Amino acid sequence: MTAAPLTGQRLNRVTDPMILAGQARYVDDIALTGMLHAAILRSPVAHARIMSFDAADALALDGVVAVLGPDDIARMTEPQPCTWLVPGQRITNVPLADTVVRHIGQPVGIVVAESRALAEDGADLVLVDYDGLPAVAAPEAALAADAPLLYPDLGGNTVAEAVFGTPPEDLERAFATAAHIVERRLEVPRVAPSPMETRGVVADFAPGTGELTVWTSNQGPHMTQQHLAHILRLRIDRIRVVQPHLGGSFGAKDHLYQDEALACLAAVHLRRPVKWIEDRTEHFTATKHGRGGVYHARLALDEDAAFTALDVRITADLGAFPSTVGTGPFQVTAMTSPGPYRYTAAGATLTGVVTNTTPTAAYRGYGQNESAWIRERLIDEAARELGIEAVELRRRNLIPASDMPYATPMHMLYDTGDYPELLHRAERLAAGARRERTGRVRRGIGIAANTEFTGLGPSGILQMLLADYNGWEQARVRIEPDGGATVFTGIADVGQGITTALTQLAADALGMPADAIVVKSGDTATSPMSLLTAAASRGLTVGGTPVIRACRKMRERLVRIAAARFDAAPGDVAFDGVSFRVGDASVALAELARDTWLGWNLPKGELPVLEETDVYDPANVTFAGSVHVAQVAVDLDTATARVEAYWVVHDSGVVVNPKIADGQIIGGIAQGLGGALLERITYAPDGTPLTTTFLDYLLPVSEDMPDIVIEHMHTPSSVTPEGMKGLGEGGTIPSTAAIGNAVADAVPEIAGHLLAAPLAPTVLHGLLAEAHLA
Ligand code: SMO
Repeated sequence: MTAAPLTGQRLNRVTDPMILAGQARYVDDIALTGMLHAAILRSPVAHARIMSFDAADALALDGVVAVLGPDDIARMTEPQPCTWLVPGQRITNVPLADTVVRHIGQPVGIVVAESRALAEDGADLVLVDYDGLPAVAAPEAALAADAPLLYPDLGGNTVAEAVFGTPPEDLERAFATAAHIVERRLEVPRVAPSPMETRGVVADFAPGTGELTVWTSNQGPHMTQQHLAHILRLRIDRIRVVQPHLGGSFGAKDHLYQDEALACLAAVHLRRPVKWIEDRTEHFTATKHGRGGVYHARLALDEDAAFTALDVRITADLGAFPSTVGTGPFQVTAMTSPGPYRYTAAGATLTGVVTNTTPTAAYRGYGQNESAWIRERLIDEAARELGIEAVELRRRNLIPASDMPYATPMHMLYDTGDYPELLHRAERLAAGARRERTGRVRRGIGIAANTEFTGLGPSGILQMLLADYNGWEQARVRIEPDGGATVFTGIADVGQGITTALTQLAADALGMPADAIVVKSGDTATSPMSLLTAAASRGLTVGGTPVIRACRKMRERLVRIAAARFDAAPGDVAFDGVSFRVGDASVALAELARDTWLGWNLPKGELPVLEETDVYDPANVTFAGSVHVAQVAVDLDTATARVEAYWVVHDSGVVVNPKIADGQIIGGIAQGLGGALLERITYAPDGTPLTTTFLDYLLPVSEDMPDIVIEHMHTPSSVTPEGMKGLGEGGTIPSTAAIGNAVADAVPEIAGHLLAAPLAPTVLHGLLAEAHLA
């Protein structure tokens, strides 16, 4: 008897008991004998030349062991390469510490001491003489003719430019013949990724072997290993990077940071273990921000309100220097801007600008939250101008299922999906949504439709994007001598629950119970190489497929070995997850595994090593779809917007674990809600960050969250062999736009001004007052 398949079942996450009992081991739980503690010296000014660096007083403090300043660091390290470029990008690597600082919080040195407190006291005693330079903190200001230059040699603050989709001349022609054009300036601000666990490193150098072991809260151990090897001038095989349990990442921990490399440098230099843990205030200025763009977007429509053209001009705020992924997220904004609709032409331009602020980089959605905000707010503006219901305008323009596969003007190929059906079901699901435009509490309904780029690969696409990441994934399965199965994957568990989903896939492919299987990842010494790992909603599709295939090969092999033992054909062998049986004869998996590892009773041609490997490089990305509907109440007296109800119809093809899928969608909506109503990193014009604690940066809390009703549709992907599509980012991406549209729907008097997220009380209050509604 074989158990029912686990794929499709709502299993609890295998990591939850450990997390709930406080037994998960995070990087800060690691303590090594003789371990020292580091504090990072950070620039207190937004733009300055470092004239001198004097650590004498710090070194005189009892307990301070070492201080490394800009000159030491420059001498001992190589700059970190950017790994996602555009052609002609004008900065392609970044030094660990420089003689010019370009944002508040930029590392200038490291103090190592017997305790963190002493390291911080030592940092206070380091005398750094900064010669201030004029600063600029916003991308449009940085493009002004008289703007201060961050890199005077470049002659401007633009460091990257790119054009996407329909060629500009053809695009202009499409707009020239349009019946209606709706044009707006939109903004999506920077946000602080804010995982529950901040970043951190424990680095341990063994002088005997010359091996550096690094435990770090990071999404990509292999990328970290390769970058550390380059920066510290070590061989890759001398570095082992281990990922402890992670308390969230959201993309922010997808690469090595300068401060983390400094802690490793100190460990190598001192030949003693060094720990550095980011504090929450550091997180606001040292961890790369998400998003941060200004957009000029135009939508052209014909007489029947059919979309004909879309044009998005992106001004990307890169911060003080391009992060490792540089303009990557903004490129994805451009490429995904058309969404689930038809146009004859769609184009985008991207201008990547440096400013005296924290660099921006990957954050859940990787540019797609922004494209959804731009497109879906613009569509609602078009509906308002043309006097058409927003839902009707969408219905007229969605790509019909009969057009799949569908190539967009941005050269993306949508594999499968039924967007009109998603909209239809969302309308049915949200039939109880309420709109009220009288009284002091208004109610509005907002819709956003989306198709999400998931399952990044193949490797060829990354090569075309000038992104140094493998698009493939590898899995290895080993049947242990006691009959258990260990699955090794390159996909890191960053708290999203991938370990559980991969366990389900492995269990079904092996025909074994879930509790006989352990999934391991996050250690360069044992995990398959992966540079992208759990990014771009690809863990399950790109990472899961080779798990299935390696496990199927393993099962076939075990059946062959068992068959030989009974002189039977493989087709006559039954496996119930514990024993192989032919007629009345049986052998336990544990016995078969033990004998095989010993090399006993092996049929000719079978190897004694019970390991199978599979490598999968997908043929293309796969597109998940969704329609989100929000009901928002706007209180005109308090100028606050509150999400009262929320409905989602989501299509990620074959769903392996609906409980985890729902968790991803709900958590994503919480982030999207924060982006719509609360979260915004702000700077004074001189580059001083104004949001450096959770007092002035508002994250949504549980009482901000409505109940969320989720309906799943299952249109299998034609790209992935199992029909799965990704869903790690799909909750976040359209939710900001759906909530923004609901606010606009509640207060149409100010709708045309609700184009810059978040629609926080301060923003609403000003607009309501101007409209004499306050
Ligand atoms: S923002 Mo991500 O780690 O694709």
